[in-house]
Amino acid sequence: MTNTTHHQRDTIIMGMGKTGLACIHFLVKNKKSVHIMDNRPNPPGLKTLNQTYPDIPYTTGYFDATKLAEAAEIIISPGLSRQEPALAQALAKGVPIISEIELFARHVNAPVVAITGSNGKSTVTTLLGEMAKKAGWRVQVGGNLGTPALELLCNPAPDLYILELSSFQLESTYSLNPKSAVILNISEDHQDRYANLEEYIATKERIYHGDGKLIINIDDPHVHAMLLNYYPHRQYFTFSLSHDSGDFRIHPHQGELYLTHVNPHSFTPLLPITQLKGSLMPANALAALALGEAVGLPQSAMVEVLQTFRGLPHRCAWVDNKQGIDFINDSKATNVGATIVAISSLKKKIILIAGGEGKGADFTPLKNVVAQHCRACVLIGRDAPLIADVLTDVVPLYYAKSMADAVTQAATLAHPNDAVLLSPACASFDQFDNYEHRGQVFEEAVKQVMDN
Ligand code: UMA
Ligand code: ADP
Repeated sequence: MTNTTHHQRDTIIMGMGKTGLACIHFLVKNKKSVHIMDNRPNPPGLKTLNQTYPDIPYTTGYFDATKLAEAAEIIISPGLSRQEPALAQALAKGVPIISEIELFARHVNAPVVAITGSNGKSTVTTLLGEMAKKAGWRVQVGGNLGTPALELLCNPAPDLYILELSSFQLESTYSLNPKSAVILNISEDHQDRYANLEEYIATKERIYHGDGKLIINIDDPHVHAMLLNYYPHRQYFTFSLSHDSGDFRIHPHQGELYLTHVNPHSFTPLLPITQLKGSLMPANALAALALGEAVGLPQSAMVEVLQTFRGLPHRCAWVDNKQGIDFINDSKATNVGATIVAISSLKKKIILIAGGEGKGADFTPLKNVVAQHCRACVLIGRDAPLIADVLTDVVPLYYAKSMADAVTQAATLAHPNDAVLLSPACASFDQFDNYEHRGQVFEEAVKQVMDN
């Protein structure tokens, strides 16, 4: 594109997925000169781009490093690393590289709650959204959960934005100032993107920038340690599954364990944990209560939602019981930390189905928990041999060539009262479109198994 009077340098968007399309939409509305690139030959957003914005220039199949170095600003998809070789020249020239969340932060017109962590983000984001709706607030919920944050921006402003943020989205975000933010927990993830665990943790910690209220999981040593960085100049709430500490904690009351809010003036038992439904974990309930309190949601509405919210599909979701065996779909367990929590929370002997794309993870932490709770493991996917390296001599291992095969083998290995648990500790992309697809294929296989 040329402009005969002034040459306006382009804003370049890298990535033609959901994020890229949301950026185009926002920037075109704001009359910016844009160019969009994706190094995939046929990126998912190409058809929509051609239909809706036929005049927007684009490049597919490669990244044009020279053009990137001439950009006014680059907006990078969360799926792409800042180490991308085509960005080297642009970085050397000091071209600003920002995330879609940074663009959102510059234009946001209402308070934001921001939620990150290795596990539980989607659950807590959705739960808090339901709580805000129950309280009658106008709320926009999205981010890594699925709807790009920029698409949520609306006029008139809502009462609250609730964003799930991944470490990828936090990487190039500088001016987000959430009214309240939480890092739910930290366990190893995305080690194919980060140099080490410290770099991953430092990226997550960016969510605490600004001056909003911090929500701190004091049971998690990495998150608890961060408190020292902010104390005493920031306000915070803590939460814990223990009885004796945390502003939000689990505490005995009238012979039962309650989700409890403790402050210097009062001690408020909110709900017996036995009333939590489905697969909702108490830690996620406490985190949502703390975030809600920080932004002024009434406790009555929050408790009402906790009495009915059952957790999300594909997260430790019960599928069926056949011949006394429970089948449980935890396809969203895409890292080792999530699988460990799933295995230890089941209180049954387990046949574990695990494997997929390991993202450079160290599977060693699975060893103890598998030894304690699993009868056998059925391994699937590309990195099955890496998991086998760690679990050889721990439990009997079997290999499956498909999910149906894995479910059949697991059902044969299970005893009555056992559980067959799909909790892969890996991403799904080697065999499936995404974790939902993997979970659906598992549930289909469960329907077929043991029927004759
Ligand atoms: N890609 C390329 N070349 C490109 C651009 C992308 O090869 O030029 C590949 C990368 O491998 C990348 C993948 O395509 O991982 C997806 O990138 P995209 O730009 O098409 O992604 P979007 O559709 O915009 O989806 C992104 C988030 N995806 C990632 O962070 C990988 C979605 O999170 C998010 O819901 C969406 O924005 C809206 O905010 C998904 C996810 O897997 C659910 N997140 C990771 C996770 O939860 O573990 C972080
Ligand atoms: P995320 O959005 O962070 O991936 P989800 O709510 O989708 O989190 O849950 C993903 C996986 O993590 C599921 O397997 C679920 O069982 C497990 N999980 C959920 N909450 C927690 C938690 N607080 N601690 C550990 N694992 C959790």
